[in-house]
Amino acid sequence: MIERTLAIVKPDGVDRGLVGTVIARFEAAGLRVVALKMVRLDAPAAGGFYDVHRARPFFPSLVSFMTSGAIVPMVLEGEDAIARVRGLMGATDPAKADAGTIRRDFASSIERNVVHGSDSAATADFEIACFFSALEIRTR
Ligand code: IDP
Ligand code: MG
Repeated sequence: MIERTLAIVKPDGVDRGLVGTVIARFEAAGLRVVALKMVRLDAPAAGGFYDVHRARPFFPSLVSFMTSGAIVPMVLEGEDAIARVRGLMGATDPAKADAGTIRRDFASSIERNVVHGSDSAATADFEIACFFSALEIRTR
């Protein structure tokens, strides 16, 4: 099924000049960039985006990290885009990520792991709407 998903190059990826590398991996896998921007989140916005993790011990540090610099959110479209982006990213902890994944190749820790990707269709709908209006997403 053709899906849309939200991916983000996190502040560590932007700071280290990995925006192009991350996008190139998605495009090389056949995913199409249909929306893209650079933004900087404040703490309420980052907390809202990661609301599902609010009770986790790493939440304050995660919000601090995600507000520490610019991020590059994008909407990717393609066949099975949600699962395929997750596969290209690799496991949350880079030490557990498969060889050849973005996190295995570039992440510096379980927190500073370069990239975000939606984990389900419902999450993708919510997360896309956090960053893009309908008219900001390319149709044809
Ligand atoms: P995901 O990004 O692979 O979907 P989630 O469990 O949804 O992983 O966690 C969201 C983000 O929170 C992770 O990408 C990472 O930046 C951070 N994170 C997750 N687990 C930990 C942890 O145990 N310690 C520190 N940061 C974590
Ligand atoms: Mg997640």
